Amino acid sequence: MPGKVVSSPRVAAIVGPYLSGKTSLMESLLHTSGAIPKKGAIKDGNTVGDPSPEARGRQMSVETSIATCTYLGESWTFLDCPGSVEFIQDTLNTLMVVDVAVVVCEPDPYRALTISPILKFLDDHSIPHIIFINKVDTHLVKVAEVMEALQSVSGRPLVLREIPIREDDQITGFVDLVSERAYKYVPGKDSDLIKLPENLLPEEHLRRQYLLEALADHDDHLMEELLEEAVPPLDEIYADLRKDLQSDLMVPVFFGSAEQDLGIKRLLKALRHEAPESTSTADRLNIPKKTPLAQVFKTVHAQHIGKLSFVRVWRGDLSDGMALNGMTVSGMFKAQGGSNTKIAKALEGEIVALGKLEKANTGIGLAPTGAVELAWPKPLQPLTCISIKTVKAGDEVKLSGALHKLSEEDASLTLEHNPETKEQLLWGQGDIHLKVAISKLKGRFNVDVASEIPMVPYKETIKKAVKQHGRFKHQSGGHGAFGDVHIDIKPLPRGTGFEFTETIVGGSVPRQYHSSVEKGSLEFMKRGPLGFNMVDFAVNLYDGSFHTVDSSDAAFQQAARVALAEGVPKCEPVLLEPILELHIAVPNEFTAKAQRLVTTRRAGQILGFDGRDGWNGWDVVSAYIPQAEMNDVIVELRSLTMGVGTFSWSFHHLQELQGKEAERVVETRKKELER
Ligand SMILES: Nc1nc2c(ncn2[C@@H]2O[C@H](COP(=O)(O)OP(=O)(O)OP(=O)(O)O)[C@@H](O)[C@H]2O)c(=O)[nH]1
Ligand SMILES: [Mg+2]
Repeated sequence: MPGKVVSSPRVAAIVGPYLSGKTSLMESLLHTSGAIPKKGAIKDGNTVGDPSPEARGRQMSVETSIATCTYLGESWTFLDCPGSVEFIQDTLNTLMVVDVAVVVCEPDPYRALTISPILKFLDDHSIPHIIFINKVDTHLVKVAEVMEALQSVSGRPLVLREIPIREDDQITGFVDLVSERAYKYVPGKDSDLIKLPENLLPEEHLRRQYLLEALADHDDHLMEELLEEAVPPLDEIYADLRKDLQSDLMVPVFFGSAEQDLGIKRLLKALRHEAPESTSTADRLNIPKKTPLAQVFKTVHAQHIGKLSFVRVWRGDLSDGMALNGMTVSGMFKAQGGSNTKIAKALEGEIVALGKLEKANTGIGLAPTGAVELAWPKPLQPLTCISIKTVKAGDEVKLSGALHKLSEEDASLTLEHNPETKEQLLWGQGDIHLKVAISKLKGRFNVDVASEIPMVPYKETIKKAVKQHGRFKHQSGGHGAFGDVHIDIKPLPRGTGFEFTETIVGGSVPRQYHSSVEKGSLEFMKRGPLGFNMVDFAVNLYDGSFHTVDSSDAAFQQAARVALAEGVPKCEPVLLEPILELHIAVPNEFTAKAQRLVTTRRAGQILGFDGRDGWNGWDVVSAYIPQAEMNDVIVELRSLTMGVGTFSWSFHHLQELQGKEAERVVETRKKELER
C-alpha cells in the first residue's frame, strides 16, 4: 500500500444502530493501535467509552465518548456515538465535525433497515463514511446477503472491500480486494498473510471487478483501462478510493469483530490511507478561512471543572488562556473516555475541551475576533414528556439550574413550564432518555425529582347562550360594595377564544366599570364549571346598575363572576380535548402498522399517507390523535418499526369530548381540585 504522510490529526465518528458494537469497536481500535494495554468489555463496565454511571449502569451509550490514539505516527480521535434513537442528538452533532464516520452494523440482513436513518443523515450532509459489519465471530454470517440488504437502504453505492474466507460456516479471514492478498484471522494478534484460496478466485475476481467499475464511474482514465482490459496500477485504485470516499460518492464496506479484534487493523489502515484530512473536511463544511477557528460540538458541565466546550479545531492552533468570542479559555483538556488531561496547546484538526467559555453554545464557531455562525443541525423535536417535581421543598432553584445545564448539554431535552396545569414538563426523545436525565439530576446535581404522567390541558366551553343577571352587594361597617350587571353569555366558534363587548346605553353601568366586568369574566374563565379553562365564548354587558358611593372596580368584577357562575352552568358546558396532528414517518413495509397504531387509539383519525419527501421507500402517515392518547405512541411506534419509526407533531385543534371518557376526566379533575 502506498505510504501517505498526513500530519494533521484526524477524527472519526463511530455510529450505527443500538448495540451494534460501537463502544466495543472503539475499545478494539484503541487496543489495536496500542493506546490501551488491556481491553475492557461492556459487560465488565471498564471500556474507555461510556464512562458515565448512566452508560455503565444500562450498558448502553447515552452520549458521545471521546478517545485519542496514535496509529503509525498519526493522531486519531474516535468519537463513539450513542446508537439508541433516544440519544441521537449527540450523534448528529458529533457527525458535523468529523472527517469520516464508521457505521457499525449487525451482520444480519433483517436488521439492515436500522441503519437507514443514519445513512440518510450522512448522505444528506455528504459525510464520508465506511460501513463495518461487526460481530462476524457469531456463526453463519452471510456477507453477500447483508451487503444486498444494506445497499437497499443506502443512497450511495456500497462496495465490498474484502471477501470472507470461511471454515465450517465461520469467517476465519478475508481477501483484500484491492491488494488481492489473503489473511487468516489470529485472535489477539495480527492476521496471517496466507495464499489466496483457489476456491475463492472466481468470487474474488467478480467482486474486485465490481469495485473497479464502481470507481471507474468517477474516473474516465480507469474506465478506459477497464475497457482495454489493462491492469490498473494499485496507486491509481488507492487514489480513487480516497477521492470517492472524500466526496461521499461511494461507501466502502469492511467486516470483522470488535470483540475478538478481527479485521480491526484492516479498518485502521483504510482510515489511515483513505479518510480525508481536517483541512478538506473544513472546506467541505465551508468553514471560513479564519485562523484560528474552532467549533463547539459538545458541551458538558463537569463536576469540579465546570463548563467544558468540546471543540474541533478547524483552522490554526489554540492555546490555553487565549480569548475566543470575547471570553478567556480557562483550562484546556484532552479527553480519554472519562478522564481529562490538562494541555496547553491544541493543534489544527484536534478535538479538545475548552474550560469556562460560559456563553459558548454548542455549534458556535469560536475565534479571537468573535463568534462565527457555522452550519448546525436543528435540535430534534421532543416526542414525549413527564411532569417532574422536586422531592425536597426548596430544591426548585437547584432543579431549574441543573436542567438548564442538562439541556445545554443535550438540546433534545427541554424543560417547559405549563402555566395552565402548573406543571414542570421535562421533554425528551423517549422513556430512557428522560430516566437518564433524572438519574443525572440526582447523581451530578444532587437533586431528587419525582415524576408522573403529565396532565392533559383540557379546556371547556359552552353550547348554548343565556342572559344572566348578577349582583354583588355587601355592607360591612362604613363603605359598602355594590355591582350589578346583566350579561349575554354565548358560545363562539372553535378557536376564537374569549370576547368581551358592551352595549350599555344611558350609562346604567358607568364606563370605568366596563373593564371591571371584563376582568371578572377573565378571572372566572380560568376555571369553568367542569374545572378547566374556558374558551370560545363571549360576554356582552348590556345593562346593570350602580351606586355612586359603594360601586367599585372590585365590586363589578365580583358581580361579573356571580353572573357567570350562575349563567355558565345553564349554557350546556362541554369538555374540549386537545387534538394533535401527527406526521408519522416509517419505512413503507410498516405503513399499515402505523395506520393501525392510529386507529386503535380513542378518536385517532387517519388523514392520509404519502411518500416521505427525500426518503426512498418511506411513507408519512398523517393523523389526528388526542393528546390524552399520546403517552406511549413513540414507544409503540418504535417497537412496531425496529426502532426507526418517528413522528413530528403539533397542536391542531380542540375537540368536544363527551360520554364516559368526559365523565371520567371531570371526575378526576374534581378530585384533584379537592386535594
Ligand atoms: N459476538 C460479538 N459481540 C459483540 C461484538 N461487538 C460487540 N459485541 C457485543 O454487543 C453488545 C453491545 O456492544 P456495545 O459495544 O455496547 O454496542 P454499542 O453499539 O456501543 O451500543 P450503543 O452505544 O448502546 O448503541 C455487547 O454485549 C458487546 O459485548 C462482536 O464483535 N462480537
Ligand atoms: Mg456504545
